[in-house]
Amino acid sequence: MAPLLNLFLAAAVGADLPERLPPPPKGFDAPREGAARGKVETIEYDSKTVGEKRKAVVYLPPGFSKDQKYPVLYLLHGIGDDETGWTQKGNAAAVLDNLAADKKLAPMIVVMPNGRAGKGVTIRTPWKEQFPAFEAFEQDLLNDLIPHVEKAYPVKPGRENRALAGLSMGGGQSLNFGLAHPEAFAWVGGFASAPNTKPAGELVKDPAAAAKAYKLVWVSCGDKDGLMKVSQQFHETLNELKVPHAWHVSAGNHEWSVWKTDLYYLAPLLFRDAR
Ligand code: FER
Repeated sequence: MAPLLNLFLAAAVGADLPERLPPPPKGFDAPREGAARGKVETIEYDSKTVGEKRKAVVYLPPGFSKDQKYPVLYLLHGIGDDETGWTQKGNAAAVLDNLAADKKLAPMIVVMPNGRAGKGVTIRTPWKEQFPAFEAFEQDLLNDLIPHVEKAYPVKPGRENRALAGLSMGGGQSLNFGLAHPEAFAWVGGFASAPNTKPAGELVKDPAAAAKAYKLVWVSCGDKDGLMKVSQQFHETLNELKVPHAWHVSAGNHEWSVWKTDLYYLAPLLFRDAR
């Protein structure tokens, strides 16, 4: 693609971030003394899709009040994790608390579900049997989890107040479900997306409509990640389709340091004017 068009697309995304993300400041993912803390709780919801109760971890921002309404980021894990991954390995609460303390964040609720929507399917199930469950999560998310969250918490309605992002299998889920459902999400992000990612050309049926609909489409990967080709290809196809998007590479393999970096840079863009 012509450098000038790349530049234009980058500008349209509105984020001042360089393509290559620098490492976040030291301590960005550690609880900071004096910073107000959000609250992390585990919820259960009835999944008609799966036919059982399912868990999700929910982060409520510092100063959370039932008298306010919040946008929601649905944040998905990879095949090596479950609903606890982002808080336990990704230090998501500390990353978000620190960004909030620095006034870089729109107050938001972050919902971290279990992305395997299959009866009895767990992190220990053979991969081949997990794949259909990761795919089936589309229906659980749209028909069970989101309605539950919007009843249980004070949530701002509508697509512009809903973001979907995730890593690896969850990155593929986010791009697949997010771009197939512009009516549900205006903010979509895939980190180190796995081969479950559908081709961008298949997901984006109407590129002109997609270019208008999404506030942000974020595609990123670690420079040493064996799955880089998936993100690179997705990015190139979005360029060909002229769908504005953020494209970022940071230093690292298929690992949490990269995905924490992605969260650190993506979260401040959400529920603002970024596009
Ligand atoms: C694959 C390699 C990796 C694949 C999925 C993954 C669907 C997922 C990795 C992760 O979630 O960390 O071939 O096929």
